[in-house]
Amino acid sequence: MSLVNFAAREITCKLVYYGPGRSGKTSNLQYIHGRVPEARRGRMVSLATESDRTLFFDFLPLELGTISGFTTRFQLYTVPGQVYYNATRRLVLQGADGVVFVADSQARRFDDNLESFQNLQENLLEQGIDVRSLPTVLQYNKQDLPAELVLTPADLEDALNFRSVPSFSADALHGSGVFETLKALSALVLKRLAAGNSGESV
Ligand SMILES: Nc1nc2c(ncn2[C@@H]2O[C@H](COP(=O)(O)OP(=O)(O)O)[C@@H](O)[C@H]2O)c(=O)[nH]1
Ligand SMILES: [Mg+2]
Repeated sequence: MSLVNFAAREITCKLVYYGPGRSGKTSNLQYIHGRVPEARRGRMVSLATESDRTLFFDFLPLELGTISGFTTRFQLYTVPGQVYYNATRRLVLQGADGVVFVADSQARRFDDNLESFQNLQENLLEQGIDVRSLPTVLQYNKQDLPAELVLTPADLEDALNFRSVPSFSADALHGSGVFETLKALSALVLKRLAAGNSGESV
């Protein structure tokens, strides 16, 4: 849940990158971390084992300017994608203001995308979050891979985007689509906040 601090004139929002294991969630945060000027970002914290960086989660705090005199802070999180880490996913998802679903465009990962998307809906439902009102964007990642390995954005759109939310093709390794995705989600979150149907004031 976003936090509006009137005394400090700050708005803090939580954005969660969700998706199957190895779809490119950590890569999104790493790219953002590498491109945002140091003064506007905090330290990226990644909790991972040495052998597998997809375990646990990543955290990256960002300051993305001011809106109506309020400093807007975004806290970016990733969830671990593996099926058996659902408890961690639920924890990370708690209080989310918006979600980026990072799909792996590789044809062989099609079922994993569907399963993870289904898992997202279930976990949101369980937390009493209305899936239809939660700001969400889709990212079709790894579109840089050879055409014979990946599904087209149109195919992925048919399979996943039945709510017609904003969607972006991406190559999180080199950055295309990464900031477009983040900007679209942050705009949706701020729009919802301005409409006054979310958030907590202190
Ligand atoms: N070719 C390609 N590889 C990617 C892309 N995004 C991530 N990867 C690779 O996919 C693997 C998993 O990425 P990671 O960000 O750790 O996935 P996560 O489990 O969702 O956090 C790594 O080897 C990345 O380098 C992409 O857009 N294109
Ligand atoms: Mg990861």
